This record gives sequence, structure tokens and C-alpha cells, in this order.
Amino acid sequence: MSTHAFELVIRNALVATASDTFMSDIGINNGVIEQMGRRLGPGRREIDAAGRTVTPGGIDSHCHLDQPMAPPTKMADDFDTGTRAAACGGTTMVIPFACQFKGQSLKAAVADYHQRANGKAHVDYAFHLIVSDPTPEVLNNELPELIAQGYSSFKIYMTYDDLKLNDGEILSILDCAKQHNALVMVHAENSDCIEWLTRKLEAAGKTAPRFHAQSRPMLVEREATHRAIALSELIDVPILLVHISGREAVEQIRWARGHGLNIFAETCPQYLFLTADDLGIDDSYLGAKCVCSPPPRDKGNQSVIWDALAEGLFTVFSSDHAPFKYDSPQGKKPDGKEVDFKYIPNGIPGIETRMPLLYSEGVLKGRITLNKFVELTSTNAAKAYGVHPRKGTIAIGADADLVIWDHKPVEIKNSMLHHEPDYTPYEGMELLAWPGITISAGEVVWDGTNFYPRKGQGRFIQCDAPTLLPRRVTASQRD
Ligand code: DUC
Ligand code: ZN
Ligand code: ZN
Repeated sequence: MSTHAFELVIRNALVATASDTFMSDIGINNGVIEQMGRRLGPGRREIDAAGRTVTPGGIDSHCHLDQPMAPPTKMADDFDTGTRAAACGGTTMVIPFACQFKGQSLKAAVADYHQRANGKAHVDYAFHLIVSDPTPEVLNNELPELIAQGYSSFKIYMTYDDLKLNDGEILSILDCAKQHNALVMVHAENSDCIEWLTRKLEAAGKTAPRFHAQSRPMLVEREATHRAIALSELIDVPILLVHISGREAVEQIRWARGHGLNIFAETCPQYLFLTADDLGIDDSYLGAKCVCSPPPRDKGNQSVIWDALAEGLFTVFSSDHAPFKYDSPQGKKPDGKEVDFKYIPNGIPGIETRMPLLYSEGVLKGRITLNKFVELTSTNAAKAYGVHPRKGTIAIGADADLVIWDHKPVEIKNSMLHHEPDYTPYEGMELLAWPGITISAGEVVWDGTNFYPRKGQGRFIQCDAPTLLPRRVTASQRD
């Protein structure tokens, strides 16, 4: 019989959850937190965390990995390299998207995405769905069955020709989500305005990467955000607005909340640390590196996003990691060419930098509390996507997914990151901290210097209904 009470004990941790900060040891067996308290029994392996903060592993609830794209474009990260980078940046669960092509069955999209993930992930994962073709079969049969099987969230688009839905289609999807207790994530930008502005810019010869930002001004996000809120109000179902970029959209969300509507929202690092100027580096094609949608705005909008994070307007902080190489015919230079902005693949890498950016610039610089950091990077995502309390907190019975933080100066360089893209938009930024140890299901997967692969050991996690709000019950069920 083993003389060890635990496979792993983390001693003297300053544990932070979304609500509390306290000193504790953490005793781990079989990948699960079995005991917490002071002076726990011995572990086969022990880590002394004295003087260091321990938070729940991050949940990156908006990232794109190996999502099928129209050739020549191809995402640079798959479930192997994407979850490797996630782990080294303190993220222990990812939720990328199984994307339905128009004309495709949703179940076929899910089956294909499982093939892509199978045997590759180093940390646990779940899938959101992207619904681009809400046929009666999808709405009446596929979605209800998939929700019951553990896919309880789906993203819909109000822009992008191959994905966008009209308002009637959006209403049908919201109604389905209401009936089956799922959460709809909305990409809110007005498609017709973007198309019209793009044509005007092209006619004026304004096709460099920096004009991407001018083709999608804040107004187009504000209008679509307002419309999405109205559609959700009409159906009386919560929605989560993704990648909110600045003041005008924040105002819409604040208005909705003020009127008692259950509107949730997400923002991302690019809206705190980049501006539209980053799309115009030297007025050269380099700006393509930061082309994403919605585009980064300006310093004033960055402040609005910081304030809204601190105040609790945002529910989750995700990366929207959409990984393309800059100098690649499959990436930002389709077929090897410097193309007009409208043909540049949208998205930037950020799965590894998301947690350290917010910890350093948010917590250590006094903009948000440590508990707010935990809520935004882990706990609320676990609740929104139905994996709490197994994920998203540090508690007896929860998965042992943890980050032990090192407070030390770190200059971000792409060469130290573990993703595949050949750049990071945050090159040269100086941070005050980095994950010193990441633990996934009780195993050290990153020790601050080395990555310890767990390829194929990352598990597919079925998602239950969201628990951000009390469960809806009818009057007869209540009485
Ligand atoms: N915008 C999206 O909506 N998804 C991926 C990347 C991006 O820029
Ligand atoms: Zn989007
Ligand atoms: Zn996205």
C-alpha cells in the first residue's frame, strides 16, 4: 500500500477563486482535487507554492483550431499545437467551433470536427457549434439532439457571406435555444454596411490592410449589437455577444442590462492592447498581422473596455485565437500574394498570451481584482457553457486544472511561444508575470520552461445547460 495520501500535493498556495482568496494545500488524486486545507498528508509528488498565487486553469471559450477553411487558407494551429500553446499560457480547457457549411448537416460537421480533435489534444476540450444553415431538419432534429449530447452552445454570424444569417433565421435559432436550454453566441456586425463601405474604399483605391478597420467602423458593430439584443428580447432568451470591441457596443449592452434583459458579453485581448494603428504599420502589408473582426479601435475604446471589465459588464474574456501565419500562402498572403484587405484571412493568434496579458496588465497593475480575473478567464466560461463546477474553480471534486503564477518580468517574443503562427501581435510587450506551472487533470504540462506533452490525453467534455442564470421553470413546476 502506498504511504502517500495523494499523487500530488500543492502546498502553501494562495488560492484564488472567483469569490475568495485563501491559503490552502491542494491534494490531488486521479486528476481531481480530493482535499483542501492546511498540513495535508504526503504526496508522491509535492510542489511548494509558498508566496505564489494559484488560480483555476483558464478556459478559452472562444478560439478557432483546425477549423475547415476555403483553400488556399488554412489555420496554422490544430488540436495538437493549439492546446500545446494553451497549456503553456495557463489554459487547461479550450472550446473551439464545429462549423457547419451551408448545405451541410450539422451532425456531419460535428463528426468531422471530432476526427480533427481525436488523439491530439493536450488539455480538455468541448465544442461550440456554428450554425450557418438553420434548415427545418437542423432546427427540429439535429440541434435538439446535439444539445442533449453535450453541445449546448452555438455561434451565429450577422456577417461573412458564407456564414451570415438573416433576422428571421436568427429568431428561429434563438427560439430553438430557448426551448432546449442552450446559449447562442452572436457575432454582431452589420453585413450590408461593411459590403457598401468596402466597395467605396475599393473604388477609391484604398485596399491596404489598414482600410480593413475603416470598412468595419464601430457603428456597424453598434447597430448589429442593438439588433441582436432586440431579437433576443423578442424571443425572451439570453444571448452572449462575442468579441465586443469598444464604447458604442458597450453602451448597447449597458442599456439592455438596465432594462432587465439577460445579455451576456465577451471581450478579448486585442481590444485592450491593439488599436487600428496596428493595421497600418509603416503603411506596409505588415498590418495584415492584426486584421481581425471587429477590428481593434483606439486608446479611448481600450479604456472603455477596461472599465467595463472591472465593473462586471463582461462575462468572459476569451482569445478569439484565429491562427494564420503571416508569411504563408495559406495564411495572411493567400497564394503568396499581398492581397486587398477584403481577402486577408481575419484573425490573430492569442491562445497563449490571453491569461498572462490580463493577469499582468489587469491584476498586477490594479485594474481588476484577482477574483475578477478568475471569473473572467475561467469560472464564468464554465458556467456559461455548462461545465461548472467540474471546471472553472478550485474546490473539492473539481478537476485538478491549475495555474501557479510566477511574478517576474517577461518580454513577449514569438520565439518563446508554442503556437504555429510566425508572429504574435504582442511582440516586445513587457509583462510582470507568466504561468510558472500549469497542471492539467493533475499532471504538470508546463513548468515555466518545459512543455510536457499529454497528446491525446485531453478529453472531450460534454457541456450541460448554462448555469449563469437560475434554471427556467414554469409556474406549474414551481408551485
Ligand atoms: N473574427 C471572427 O469572427 N472570427 C475569427 C477571427 C476574426 O477576426
Ligand atoms: Zn466572430
Ligand atoms: Zn471567432
